[in-house]
Amino acid sequence: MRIVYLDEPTYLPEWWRARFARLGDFEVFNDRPDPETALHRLRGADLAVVEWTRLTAGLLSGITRLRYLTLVTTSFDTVDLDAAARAGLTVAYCPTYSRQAVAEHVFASLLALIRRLPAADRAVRAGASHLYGPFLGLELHGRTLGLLGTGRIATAVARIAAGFGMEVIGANRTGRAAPGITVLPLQEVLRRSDVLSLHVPLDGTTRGLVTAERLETLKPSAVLVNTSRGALLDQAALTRMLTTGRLAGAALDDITTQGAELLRTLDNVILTPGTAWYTDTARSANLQEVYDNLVSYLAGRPRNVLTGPGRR
Ligand code: DAR
Repeated sequence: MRIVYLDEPTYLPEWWRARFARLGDFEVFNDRPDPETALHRLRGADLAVVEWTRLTAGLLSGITRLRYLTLVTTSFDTVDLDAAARAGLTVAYCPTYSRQAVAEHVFASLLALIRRLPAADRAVRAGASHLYGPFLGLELHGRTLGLLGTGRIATAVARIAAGFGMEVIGANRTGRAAPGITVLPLQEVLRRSDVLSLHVPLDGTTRGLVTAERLETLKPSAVLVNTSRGALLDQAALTRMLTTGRLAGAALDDITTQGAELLRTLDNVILTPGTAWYTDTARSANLQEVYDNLVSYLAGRPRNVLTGPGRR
């Protein structure tokens, strides 16, 4: 049984490598391959672990021996799931490892934004002390948090928000109940939110979900937090609204690079480079989740399956 880790693990200490090697002949590639190289590597494997590589229809159509792959991520917009199904592949993902890390990051970046921490830090380094004027903050207590998506991460965010004394409302596709969240129609969530936080996977049905028109529903005093994929929202419209004062601020962990120059200059925006997931606890939990995915497949009861044989 040949297992490859296709593309430059962010974190894979030696003892974990040894653990994976007990499942089969385990090879790790420490670079990010071009599509041709990726296909060559996948053709030589039965099982694969994938971190960075885009698994397009073109690449997947060349698959021969490979039966199973697990993404190390929660997002799965990097895989053409229909093409994977056509190739007879089982594709799994890691939906739980970063739940708490991302939920905590929502508040880290939100508080940094509404208490102006980066600018305040810069001011003190430049010699300021007891300077209040430009740093007037906002409190979370008593404010309304709106969640788009009410899954694992959103419910973890809701739990923390309750500790801050926020009212938590949210919207999902079906209107089903979610713990700690008052589920309402999307328009009402947008209209009532003081803080709007996105917790929706990016796929063909959610790309551009937060349109310019929907952004226009927000209060001018509202702030937006996005720890999901940038492509969920109309970034040009968001940038315009942040520039004109139509929206108070945004904390963004993923932006689409196209047309992002202006966004990067705004001081009512906090930007992080996709690090919401990246904590000591989550990176270990990530390897455990990948390992459990592989073991479950090898035992004939694959879990966390997105598509292919074994999907429940
Ligand atoms: N986009 C996030 C973070 C991926 C980070 N890389 C990992 N986990 N090695 C996701 O989980 O989809």
